[in-house]
Amino acid sequence: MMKSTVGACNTHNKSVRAWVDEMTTLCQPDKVFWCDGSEAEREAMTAEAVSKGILIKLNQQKLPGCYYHRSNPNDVARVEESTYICTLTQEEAGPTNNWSPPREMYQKLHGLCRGAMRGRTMYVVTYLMGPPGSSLAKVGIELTDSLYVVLSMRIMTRMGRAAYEHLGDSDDFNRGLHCMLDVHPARRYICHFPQDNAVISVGSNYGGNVLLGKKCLALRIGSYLGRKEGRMAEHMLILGVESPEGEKTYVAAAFPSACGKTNLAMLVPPAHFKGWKIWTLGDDIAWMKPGADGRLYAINPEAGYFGVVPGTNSKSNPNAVKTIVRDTIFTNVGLTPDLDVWWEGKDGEVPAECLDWKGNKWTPASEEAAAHPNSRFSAPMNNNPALAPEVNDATGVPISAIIFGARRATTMPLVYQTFNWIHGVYVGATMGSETTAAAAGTVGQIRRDPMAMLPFCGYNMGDYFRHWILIRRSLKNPPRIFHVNWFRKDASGNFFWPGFGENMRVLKWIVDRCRGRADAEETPLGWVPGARAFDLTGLEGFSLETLQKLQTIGTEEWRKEVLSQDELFLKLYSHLPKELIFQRELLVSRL
Ligand code: SAT
Ligand code: MN
Repeated sequence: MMKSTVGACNTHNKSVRAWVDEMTTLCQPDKVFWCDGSEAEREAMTAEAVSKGILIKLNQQKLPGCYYHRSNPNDVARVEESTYICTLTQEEAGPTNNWSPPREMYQKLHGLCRGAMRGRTMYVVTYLMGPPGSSLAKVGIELTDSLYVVLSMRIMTRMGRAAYEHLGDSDDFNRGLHCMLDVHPARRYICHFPQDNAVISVGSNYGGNVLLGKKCLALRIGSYLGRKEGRMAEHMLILGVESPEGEKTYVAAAFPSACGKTNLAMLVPPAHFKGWKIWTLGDDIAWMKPGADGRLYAINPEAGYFGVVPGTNSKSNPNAVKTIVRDTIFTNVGLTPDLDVWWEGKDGEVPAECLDWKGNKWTPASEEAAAHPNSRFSAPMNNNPALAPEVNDATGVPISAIIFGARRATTMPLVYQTFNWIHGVYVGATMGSETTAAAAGTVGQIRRDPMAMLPFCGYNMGDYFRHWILIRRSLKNPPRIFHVNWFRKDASGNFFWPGFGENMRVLKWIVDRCRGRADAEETPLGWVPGARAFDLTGLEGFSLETLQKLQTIGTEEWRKEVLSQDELFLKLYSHLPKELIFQRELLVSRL
C-alpha cells in the first residue's frame, strides 16, 4: 500500500502531476515536497539540513549565508564508468559512451528506486535552464531525496516560479529522478535516456552526478536535443571583453573540467590594460544557436558557479574570492576551529589546525591535503562583481571567437588561430588534455577530449563532429576558432606562461584578430601572433625570446601528436566525417 502523502502541489500542469504521481508510487517517499524556490523555503530547508548534520553553518560574521558540506569519501567526483547514454541503439550512443538498452536500464534502475524513499521526503525541484523567455531555455524537474541537492539546485538554476511560468501547460520538460540510496559505488548509475528527455541518477550525492540540470540535462541530453533542433550545447565558458572605447566582444571557450574555465571567465586584466574589462556570462556551459543575422548566439543556462576551490585566491581569481564570501555552499574543503573554510592555495595564513574534508584533524604537517583536490563551491552568479548584465538577455550574446584549450605540458603553443571553421572543428575534435581530479581515475594522463565534451556528449561523437560542420551552413559570420594552452612547461618543469590575469594578453590578441586589427604569422598549425601584435609590456621576466620558445612547434612532437590522434579517429571511424580526415592530411603535409 502506498503511504505517501502528497503535500501542497504548486502546479496545474497535468503531465507534471502525472509523472510525479508515477514516481511517488515507485519511490514511496513518506512525503512529497513541491519546492517553490522562495527565500523563506530556502531558510527553512537550510535550517533542516543543519539540524540533520547535512550542512554545517559557517562563521556568519566572516561568511554570511555560507554553509559547509562533506560528501561521502567514496563520492567526490563524476564517475564516467557509471555514466550511461541509453539510446535505442548502441551505435547512436557511439563508442565513447557506456551504453545499455533503455528497457534493461529502466528495469534495473526502477528496481533500485522501488521503495527507496521510504521514511524520506521526495523534493520536487522545478527549474529553468537559461534566461526566462529565451527560446534557448529549457525546463527540467528533478525529484530528489537529497536536501543538499535541493539547496545546490537553488543556487545553480532558476528554480520554482520562473520555471513553472516558462513551462505552462507543456509536457516538454526533462524528467530527472535522483535517489541517493546508500551512496555506494556498487549501486551508482548516472543514466540518460535522450529520446525520452529523461535522466535517472542513483547512489551518489556529488555535484556533476546529481545536480541534474548541469552535466546531465545541459550537456548530455542538451547536446542530443541540440542536434535535432539545430542548436549546440557545449562545455564552454562565455565572457565579454570590453575595450577602453566600450566595444564588447564575446568569446566562448571549451576546456576540460578543472582546467581553469572559471578563472578565465572571471579574469581581471593586469594593471597595464587600463580601461579593459572582462565580463562573465558563464563559467561552464554554453547553449548556442545561429541567429537571424547569421551570427552564433550563446546563453548560459545556469545561474550559479560550481567551481573548483583549491588554488582559488586573490591572484588566481580575485572575482571568485569576492563571489564566495556569502550565500555559498562549500563541499569537501577544510574547516577551521572558528568555522571558517580552508583550502590549499587560499589567501592568508595557513591555520595551525583544522578538520580536513573527511572530518579528521589536520595540521600543516599532515601529509594529505586539507581540501579534496576536487572540492567545490556553489555560489550564485549574482555575487560575481564582473557578472555581465546581458546574462539575462533572452537572445543571448553574439560569439566572435571560440577557444579550445587543453592542459598540455609539451607540444601545444600558447595560442594559435585556425585557418577556417572546418580546420577549427578538426582542432577541437583532436583536443588532448591531461586528466584532472574532476573525474574519478588517474590524474595527469593525456587523453583525447574532443571539444572538452568526451564525458558529456549525449550521442555518437562522430555525428557530433558532423553537427559542428553542418552548423557552419547557418552562419554567415561564424566565430573565428583558436587553440590555447596555458600549461606548457620548460625543460626544468616550470610553467612558461604566468597565466591567470596575464591571459588577458592572449584574449586581447584573439579579440583583435576577430576585429581584423592584429597581425599574425602563418605556421603549419595556423596563425600565431606577429612579434609586434602581442603585448608583453610590464610582464616581468618574460622576454620575446621566452614567447618564441613557448610558441615553438616541434616537428618530432607534432608527428607523435598526429599519430596519437589516430586512436580516436579509428574508434569513431564509421561515423567520422571525411572532412576531418582531410584536415589531418593537410596538417601532415604542412608539417
Ligand atoms: O562535477 S561537475 O561535473 O559538475 C564539474 C566538472 O567536472 O566539470
Ligand atoms: Mn564542467
